[in-house]
This record gives sequence, C-alpha cells and structure tokens, in this order.
Amino acid sequence: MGRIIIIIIVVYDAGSKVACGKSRLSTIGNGKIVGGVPADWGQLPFVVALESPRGQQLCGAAILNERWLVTAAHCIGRNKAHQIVAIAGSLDPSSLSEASNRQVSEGADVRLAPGYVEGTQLDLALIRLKRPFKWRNGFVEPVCLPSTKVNTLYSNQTGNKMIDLEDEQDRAINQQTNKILGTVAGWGWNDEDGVNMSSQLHRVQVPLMSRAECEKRFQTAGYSIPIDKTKLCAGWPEGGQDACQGDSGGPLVVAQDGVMVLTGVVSGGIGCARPGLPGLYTNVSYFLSWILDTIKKRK
Ligand code: 4AZ
Repeated sequence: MGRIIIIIIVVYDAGSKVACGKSRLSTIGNGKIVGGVPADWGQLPFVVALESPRGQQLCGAAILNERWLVTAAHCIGRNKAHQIVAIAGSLDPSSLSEASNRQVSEGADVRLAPGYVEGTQLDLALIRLKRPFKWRNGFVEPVCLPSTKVNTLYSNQTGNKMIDLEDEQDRAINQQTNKILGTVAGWGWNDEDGVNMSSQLHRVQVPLMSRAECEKRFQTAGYSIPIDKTKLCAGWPEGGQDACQGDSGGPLVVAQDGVMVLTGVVSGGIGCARPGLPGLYTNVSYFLSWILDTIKKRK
C-alpha cells in the first residue's frame, strides 16, 4: 500500500496568515481622490482611515499584518501613537451603520523611516496597533508588499554588485507599451480647493511615470522637485485624476500576478490633478528591508 504524504505549505506575507492583496476589482475601473469613484466592499479591504481621537479624518494607511499599518511619516506629525485612531472595515468611517464590519484601534507605537525629519522626504511610517485587527474576508485583509525575489534574483546574477532595484523599476515603467496602472484610494478632498468632499472611500487609477519624466514635468512647470529613488510619480499627462489633501498615507497599489501590491504611499504634490503635474508617492520597494525588519522584530 502506498502512502499519501501531504505537505502543507503556508505562505506568509508580512507575517500574515491570510493571503495578501486580494481584491474584487476585476479591471480596476475608474471611476476623494480627484476624478474617482466610490469604492465598493471587497475592492480595497486593506485601506484604513486614520483619525484624530475626536474623529477628524487625518490620513489613509494600509494593513500589512494584524498589528502593523503603513502610512506617510508626515501624517504622524506631532501626534503620539495613542493619538492616532485607525479604522478598518469601513467605507465611510463617519457612519455608524457599518458597525458589524468596522474595527477600531489606537496606535501603540510609531516608527518613522530612518532619516525622516519633516515634510515629504523619506515620507514613510509604520504604526503598530494597540489591538490587532481581525481578518474579515472582503472587509479587513492585508495588502502585499513588493517582492524581495527581484532583489535576490539580481544579486545572484551580478555577484556582489546588486542591480539597482529602482533603475529596474524605472526601466519597467518606461518599457510598457501599455502603461502600468496603479489604483490609489482615500478619504481626501475631491478637488484641489476642498469644495467637494464626501465621507465615502474613493478610488482612482493613475499610470506610473518614470522618475526622469516626472522631474522634467515639474521643472517645465517651474518647480524644482528632485525625484530620487525614495519616490515614485503617477498621473495622467492631462491631469484630472489624482490623490489630494487627506489622501496622504493611503496606498497606491498595482495588480501583479493577481494580487494587489503596495507600490506607493501617497505623499504629496503640487495641487491636485493638475495637467502635467503627477502625484508624488513614497516608493515602498526602496524601504522594503526596513519595513520587513521592523514588523518582524515585534509582532
Ligand atoms: C496632501 O496635501 C496632498 N496631488 C496629497 C496628495 C497630493 C497633493 C497634496 C497629490 O496631503
């Protein structure tokens, strides 16, 4: 009689025992955030609202695992961890009608990206939650981080000399005959002046832009903004769709191999959705080893 040996392989992403990056967005169509549409349940279950203790909308964030969120460093400001309230499982955090899916936790600890001082340089932070979020299929789920595989692959090919990941990223962005589309989501302003606002989570698609082109566009418009490898740009040449005030800290995700990968974190820009001026994001892959070190050291 033969024996059946069953091997169970558990795949961890950022230490979560559930699959990351699931989304019910088939083709993430367009439709706070400027030029977007309200998000529906199951489309972006990793997006979290950050509020002040009084319930004022501060920023967005994304779930990495039960304990850790990633956001922009400038979202933390002078707040202590316990002054940041994270709300998951809610499309409209101001509404109490979603009580069954909603989960709330204050921060217990905040880590700013090494070297962050203020403003939008090295604009990344991790928040450790006081009470871990519980996974709820379609409502509260983690996002995927970019793969470290790429790194290993290139270091193998080149011996000690690592191929620069960000150069590869730029190359990939430029090579695409079809643009790489990301989806950005948040509860921020629906136009640059904050005239139109809604309490519903909005989402919109924006194409990634190479660092060189991005820097050139800002230059052409009279702004000198160095776009180094810690940053990413995304936006349409004609404008019209973008993140805006209040969306900071929220995720820019790109679908890769059927899962949503956290590629950027909303950081800033000149106005919102202006023609020729893409939105600025923190480049998550640049900070990958710091993120993994931090969240694995303390679960
Ligand atoms: C902000 O102030 C902000 N156009 C965020 C994103 C963008 C602009 C401003 C992107 O939080």
